Amino acid sequence: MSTVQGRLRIAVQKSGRLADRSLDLVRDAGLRVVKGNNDLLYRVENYPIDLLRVRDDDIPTFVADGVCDLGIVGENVLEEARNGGPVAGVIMPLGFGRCTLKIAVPPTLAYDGPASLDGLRIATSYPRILRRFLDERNVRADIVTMRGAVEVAPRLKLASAICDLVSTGATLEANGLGARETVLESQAVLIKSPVAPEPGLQHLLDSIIERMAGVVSSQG
Ligand code: PRT
Ligand code: ZN
Repeated sequence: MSTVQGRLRIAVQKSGRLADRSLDLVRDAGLRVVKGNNDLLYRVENYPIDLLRVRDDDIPTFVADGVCDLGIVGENVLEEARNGGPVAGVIMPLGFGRCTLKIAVPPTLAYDGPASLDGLRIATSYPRILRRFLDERNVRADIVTMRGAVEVAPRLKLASAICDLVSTGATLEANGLGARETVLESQAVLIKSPVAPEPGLQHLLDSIIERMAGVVSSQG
């Protein structure tokens, strides 16, 4: 009896800061990626593998649920997606997409440690990570969730402080904000589903991970 061979799926960011480097890693691992007839799915022509190209926010769930076997996503997005359900395991850090989630305040706010945030409102795109950080320090603050433009919140009087990703620091500086606390150090990571692939694909999955590890360590 013949069975139809399935395909592995790797979730990558479709466009944005991680998109090019993610595709580079896949290619450097020896996968020949060709565009499919739709934008969502790229095919690998030399192996039974597809790349699912999605928003980065969707990647942790797709991998946790077994919709994809592997994924490439920022630790910040992975952490924020934790909700007590099944989780994608981190296989390895990838050395790109580095940034730091920081709490920053305007110079008018007297800051003397996290307790200074008590009773204030903080704008962020990472409410769960921020809530954990504040809870661990017994700080009670209101969190206002913004999808973007977090750095303008203090100027618009939407919040007294922000918690946002920083790489060069130019955005904070341009908005007259100063970083005060590091909440999370982040970089892109390779994640793997807790759901095993069909048995015939396990060996391929292992070998893809091994090759990616080789590529990453050669860049180290
Ligand atoms: O459309 P999609 O949802 O997939 O993309 P996105 O807009 O949510 O994410 P994207 O492409 O902006 O970022 C993807 C990932 O890159 C993030 O989740 C981080 O893991 C990583 N990364 C690395 C960054 C930065 N550096 C970064 N600097 N993500 C965002 N920023 C933003 C930050 O939010 C702030 O607005 O850049 C600004 C600060 O940069 P500096 O250089 O001025 O400090
Ligand atoms: Zn996103």
